[in-house]
Amino acid sequence: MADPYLIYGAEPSPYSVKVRSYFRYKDIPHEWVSRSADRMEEFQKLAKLPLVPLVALPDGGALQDSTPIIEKMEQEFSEPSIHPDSEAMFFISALVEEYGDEWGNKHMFHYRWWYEPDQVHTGDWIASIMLPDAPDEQKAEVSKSIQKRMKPRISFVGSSEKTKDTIENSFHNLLEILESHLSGRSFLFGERPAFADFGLYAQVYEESCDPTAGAIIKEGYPNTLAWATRMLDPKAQGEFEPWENLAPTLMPLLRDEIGALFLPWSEANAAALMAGEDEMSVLLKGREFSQTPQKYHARSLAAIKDKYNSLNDTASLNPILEEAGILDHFKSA
Ligand SMILES: N[C@@H](CCC(=O)N[C@@H](CS)C(=O)NCC(=O)O)C(=O)O
Repeated sequence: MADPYLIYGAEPSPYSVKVRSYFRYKDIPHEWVSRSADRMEEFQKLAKLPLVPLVALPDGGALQDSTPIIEKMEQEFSEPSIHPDSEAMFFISALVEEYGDEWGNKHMFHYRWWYEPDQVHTGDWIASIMLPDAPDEQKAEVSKSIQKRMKPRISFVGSSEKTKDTIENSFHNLLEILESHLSGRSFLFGERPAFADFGLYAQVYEESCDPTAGAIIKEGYPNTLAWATRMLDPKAQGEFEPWENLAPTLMPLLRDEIGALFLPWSEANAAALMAGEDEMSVLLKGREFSQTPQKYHARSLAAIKDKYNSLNDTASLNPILEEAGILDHFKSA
């Protein structure tokens, strides 16, 4: 039997659990290699970037970056497909995956490293994964140094006194949308997981593990929590639904989160990089949102626009994007 794939990752890493869920869904033989200190040397031999997840391939190669990893594996392991049949739903699912990765991560990272109970919880969690057998004092030391390293990195997601309310209101808005959309269905696009589910659930799952965001989810959003738990090891339970069924509760995600926050932010980020500015700033729902521009997001925005441009027929998609107020982001691309 061929060697299994190795997934180097960590439970507190949203992008790692995203890829692990995908391998589980596709039933691809794999070994989960938790990011413990004793496995770091082999990780570093394979890694181009100091980031997890990393998938070590049976042929000795390695892949990093969760979205391209899943897209590559989908070519080799095409059944059950994570893409709805219609091009319109394929694109909307890919857009929601992008939203989860690039905007949903702001919620997760902000709540995790803004509040003290979460800083301690996550520092302890990562320390116990890195040094499972170390004495408690050593783990406590490592936890402190992780917290010290990670807290200032909230600026990478633009989390600050000025943007805190925009990020937290968006988190609550997302939960309200998911809670009603997932009442009566198992996944975002019906009774089987789509690309979108893997990208978005991973952030919500991590939030459900953390003290502050977890309490919010557990106290008020049972459908959303059940979905995030289901996505840890997803199983197809039926078919994808047509847009007509999904629209009433999914359009608010496209309009009020992706249209009103994520895409204007991502465009402003790309524009600031193009102009060589060291700060991007944009009005989101009437509040200023500013941060240091990030190259990765500009590449990611270009990738989703390329996906739109590679579609054969946008006749059924464009009216949906128009209703969400986001067609211009793609038509002009
Ligand atoms: N775009 C990458 C992001 C990967 C990423 O940011 N991974 C985090 C964990 S979620 C990481 O390894 N951070 C480095 C660190 O914590 O030192 C992906 O989707 O895989």
